[in-house]
Parts: sequence; structure tokens; C-alpha cells
Amino acid sequence: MATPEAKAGLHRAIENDELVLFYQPIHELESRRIVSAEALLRAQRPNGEIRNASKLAEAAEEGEDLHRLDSWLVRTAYRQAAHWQRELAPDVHININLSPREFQERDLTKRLETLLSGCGVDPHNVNLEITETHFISKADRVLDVLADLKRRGMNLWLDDFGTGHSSIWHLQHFPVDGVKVPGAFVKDLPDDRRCRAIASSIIALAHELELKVVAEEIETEEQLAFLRDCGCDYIQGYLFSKPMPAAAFEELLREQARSR
Ligand code: G
Ligand code: MN
Repeated sequence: MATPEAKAGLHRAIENDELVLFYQPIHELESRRIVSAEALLRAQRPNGEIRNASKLAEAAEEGEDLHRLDSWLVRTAYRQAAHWQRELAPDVHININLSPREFQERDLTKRLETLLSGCGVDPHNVNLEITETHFISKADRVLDVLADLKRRGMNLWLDDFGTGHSSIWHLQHFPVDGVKVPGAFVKDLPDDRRCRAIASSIIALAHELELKVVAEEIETEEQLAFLRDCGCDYIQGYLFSKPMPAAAFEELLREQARSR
């Protein structure tokens, strides 16, 4: 439960323009090419200090500021992606974490489309990451919303797959393009037998369903080697890059464009 202080903090952060997005690269495993940027919310204090904003996001999830926060986040990320696509990397995607509550709202597609067309981003270059928290109670409605987003060309990814309220039923019924293997199943690779079994099985299952896989929070070469042997498609984590300000991500794209 978010505290009243956290809710007030969120309101203040929006009012005072203290929110920023950091971007973490997602690479294709084989080529190491950057294929996308995951936009991650951070709070920037007036003194310049950057803080994780997970408490703020949690407060938004429960309070009235959710639409404002998500609209700001989506608009900022889209504008940034449009700039990168125009200037440096026409194919680069943008990964956006939308609040699970948003996927229950029938007008989500329209709102996202309005924001998209305002920025000139192709919906095919948008990856929406979905965390399966509140889905169970309103699965039918979520299914309609996801199908609608999919029809308009956006890509759908199940985030933190296999943790929380995540369900294999969603893989069977939701029109998703891929799953993200959470850090919890990467952390103890390759030594831990359970971690190996879980990570390799999620990848195999996803591939059987013709879905793509991103492994997250990769920190060691050994983890990477195991995931490569499993055929994992995309990789993300401190081993490659931490989440960074837009300017730093842009520099990576520039280097990549030069080396082609
Ligand atoms: O739930 P989600 O996967 O969207 O959360 C991503 C979070 O994980 C980010 O806030 C990011 O800072 C953090 N993160 C990204 N890469 C790594 C990593 O390699 N190791 C750890 N411990 N955390 C990471
Ligand atoms: Mn995510």
C-alpha cells in the first residue's frame, strides 16, 4: 500500500516537473546491436540527485494521478524515440512500462494512438511491457484492449514473467509478442539448478509459442553464456549498460551508427 506521503510526493513531483526518464538498452544477443530502449521512471530532486521512482509509481497505481503520470511518461518516451528514429536509428524501438491498471481501460488504445501520431512514431516500433498484476479479475476486458493495441501495430511483452500474478494462461490467450525473463531467474545462473531449469524452460516455452524472449538484469558473462545456449533472443542488464540519461543513450546510438 502506498502511503499518503508517497501519494503527495507523486503529486508534487509531477507539479514541480521533477520526473525524468532514464533509458536502458536492450540488445540483440547474437549481434549485440541495440534494438530498443526501455524507458524507466526516475525522480530528479532540485539538487540534481536522481532517485528510483518505484514508490511514486506505486502511489500512482493506487491514486488519481495515474493518467497524468502515464501520459507524461508515454509522451516523453515517444518524443525521445521519434527523435532517435529520425536522426540516428530508424529501427530503434521504445519499451514502455504501462501501469497494469491502464490495460483495463477501453480508451487506452485511442489515448496511445493520439500521443503516437502527435510524435510521429510508428506503432510497430513501440513495445508495451505489461506486468500481470490486476489481470485476473478482468481478463476479458484486458484481452479486448490488448487485441485492439495489437491490431494497431503495437508490440506487447509480458514483463517479469513467472513472478507475481503471472500466468501461463495469459500466454495461451493474450496476443503477446514476447516475454521478459525477470532478474529473479537470471540472478543465480548458471550455478543454481532451479534457476537453470526455470530460465531454460521459459525460453523453450516462449519459442514453442513463436514468441521472443528478453532476459533482464544480466550482470555476468556466465549468465550470458547460459542464456545464449538456451537461444535467448535479446538481453538487458548491467553487464551491458545501466539505465542512463537520454543524452548518454543517444551517444551509444551514434557510436552504433558510425560502426555500421
Ligand atoms: O520491472 P522492470 O523489469 O521494468 O524493472 C527494471 C529495473 O531493474 C530498473 O529500475 C533497473 O534499474 C533495474 N535493473 C536493470 N538492469 C539491472 C541489472 O543488471 N541488475 C539489477 N540488479 N537491476 C537492474
Ligand atoms: Mn520492464
